[in-house]
Amino acid sequence: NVPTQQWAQVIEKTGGPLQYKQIPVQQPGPDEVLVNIKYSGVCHTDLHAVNGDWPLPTKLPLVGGHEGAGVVVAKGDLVNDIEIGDHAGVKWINGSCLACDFCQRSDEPLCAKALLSGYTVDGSFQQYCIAKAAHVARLHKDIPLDAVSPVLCAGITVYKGLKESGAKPGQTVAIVGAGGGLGSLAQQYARAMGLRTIAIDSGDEKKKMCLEQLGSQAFVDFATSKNLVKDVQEATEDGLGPHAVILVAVNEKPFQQAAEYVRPRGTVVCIGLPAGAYLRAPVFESVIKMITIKGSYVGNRADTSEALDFYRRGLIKCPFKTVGLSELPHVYELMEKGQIAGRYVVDTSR
Ligand code: 8ID
Ligand code: ZN
Ligand code: ZN
Repeated sequence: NVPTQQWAQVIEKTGGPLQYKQIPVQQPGPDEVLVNIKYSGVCHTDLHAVNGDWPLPTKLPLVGGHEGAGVVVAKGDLVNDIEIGDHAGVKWINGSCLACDFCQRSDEPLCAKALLSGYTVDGSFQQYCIAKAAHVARLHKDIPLDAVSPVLCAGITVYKGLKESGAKPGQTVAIVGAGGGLGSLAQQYARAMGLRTIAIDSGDEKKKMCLEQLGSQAFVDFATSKNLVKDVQEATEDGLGPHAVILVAVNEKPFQQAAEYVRPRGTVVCIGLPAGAYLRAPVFESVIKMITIKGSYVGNRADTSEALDFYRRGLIKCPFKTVGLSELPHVYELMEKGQIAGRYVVDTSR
């Protein structure tokens, strides 16, 4: 009962336009599953892929999307640990070699042969998507597929980033880009991990969401603050600055500011990937404050299971809006303007 044709959002060339059209359903290879995607979150990475922002080319034509939640409808002969009918998630790391030095040490995102959903292989903005069985996220059937979809990239990534920050329960983390998809989940994961959060973003809608829904203790508006460094430091209990900074903004400036307000001994974790951006930090202050600056890239399979378990326990509530897959271009327009509070999720049935 798997159809031969399906609806998808396709780009033929970098820069678009998106075409909502019917394309063939592919058959899974021996180590792959075919997932009937019900919902997919829309990550800013998908927009970077359309725009060709990064020094890594995409496949073309391309079906984007890497926060796909659905049901396994077919599997290859070598797949014996996931069954037809099981719920599964297609995440950014679609597959990896499982044999290289990085894969052996469970740093699968660092695998040189990693396949990237919606980037180097077709992703979840279609009704039937292929992924390597070893990497597909296992979703318990009691988890709603729409609400969980943003966890499959945004959730895993910020959970991993928070772990990489080394912040301990009771300490304070600044979330830069707090009103977006990764930022809103970062506040929820941080809270579940016993951390205090300071939200940095812009506008009343995002402010209200961060303070009233997501549990941040302070909100600093980057567009209206006269002295952002001072405002962020003053938002911490003792005025010395946050123990860690999670950078999920799509803008170079905050990447060049964080080292100034992070607490001595603090850690700046870079996650957002603004086009052509560079990191910058004052050498003098970085040295005498003993600051750590690092990158963090999605998560491995264990991070995936852990992030999903936090969700399943009811600890993570991410604000999201659902629209049809056919409306994806509109979601990108809003995203481009920074007008999305939380995440958009697309329903592949319409
Ligand atoms: O593994 C990774 N490292 C990874 C995984 C997933 C996503 C990295 N990403 C990257 C995406 O490619 C993107 O570059 O993280 C970034 C954020 O993705 P997103 O959360 O999906 O984007 P969004 O929903 O558009 O949110 C971005 C927020 O940043 C705010 C915007 O207002 C928006 O709410 N922002 C901007 I633009 N400039 C800001 C500034 N100067 C800012 N917030 C604070 N200060
Ligand atoms: Zn993503
Ligand atoms: Zn590998």
